[in-house]
Amino acid sequence: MYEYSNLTIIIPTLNEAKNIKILISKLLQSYKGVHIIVSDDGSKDGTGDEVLYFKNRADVQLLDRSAEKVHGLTASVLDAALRVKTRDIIVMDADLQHPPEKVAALAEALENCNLAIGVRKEVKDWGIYRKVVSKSVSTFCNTVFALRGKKTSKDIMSGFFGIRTKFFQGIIKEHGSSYIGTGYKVLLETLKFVNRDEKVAEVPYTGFHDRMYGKSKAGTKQLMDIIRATLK
Ligand SMILES: Nc1nc2c(ncn2[C@@H]2O[C@H](COP(=O)(O)OP(=O)(O)OP(=O)(O)O)[C@@H](O)[C@H]2O)c(=O)[nH]1
Ligand SMILES: [Mg+2]
Repeated sequence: MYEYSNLTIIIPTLNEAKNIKILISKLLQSYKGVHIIVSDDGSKDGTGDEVLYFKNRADVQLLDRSAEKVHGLTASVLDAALRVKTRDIIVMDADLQHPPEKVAALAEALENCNLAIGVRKEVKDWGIYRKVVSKSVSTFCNTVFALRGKKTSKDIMSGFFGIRTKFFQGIIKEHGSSYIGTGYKVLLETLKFVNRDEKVAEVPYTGFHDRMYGKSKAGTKQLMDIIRATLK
């Protein structure tokens, strides 16, 4: 049995007031002993207040990044990761697209390796355009990585992954300045620094669907950042 006091779940947020309390409650209920850091980039919809509902608990921390110079999903995750004290980290979105039930499988995979990637098996709600764009960009990124002798993944754009804290902090300390802080794909950028021989677990999951509440931040700028990060 995995010991959840070894785990910190990092949740980057921007305007997720409708989702964040539901997610935190589910995680605390399912994984006794787990730690949570919500890395918020100055949400204007009261996300921070929703997190402060848990303020009497030492295991739920709000990292308020509103005063930081660089805002972005990537910068928020790296910032939080450097503060983690537990052995393992899982990064997941706030919008309930990453099934909280799958945290268990990712955490258990970390018993035997430094990195475990949540791999989406199907994305039901996406239209044909988003499916084609996503597939093409993933193929492009994996091809570039393979040609450069780097680690590839069946879901290189995944935002749901587990990583050993020491391993991640080592990469961030050495290469943190080369990440695109305003970017979006922390895993993809991290894979650039993972040795090809490194054992990486891929944990398949179904049930990835469109967000129920709140707005998507995915757009053309994020797409360009992915291409830039891949070629860099
Ligand atoms: N801290 C921080 N979090 C962000 C930022 N942009 C997005 N996020 C969070 O990162 C996670 C992923 O963002 P989404 O907008 O859901 O991106 P996506 O999943 O690719 O897009 P959808 O499929 O449409 O939901 C969510 O928890 C967001 O709240 C940001 O600039 N800063
Ligand atoms: Mg999302």
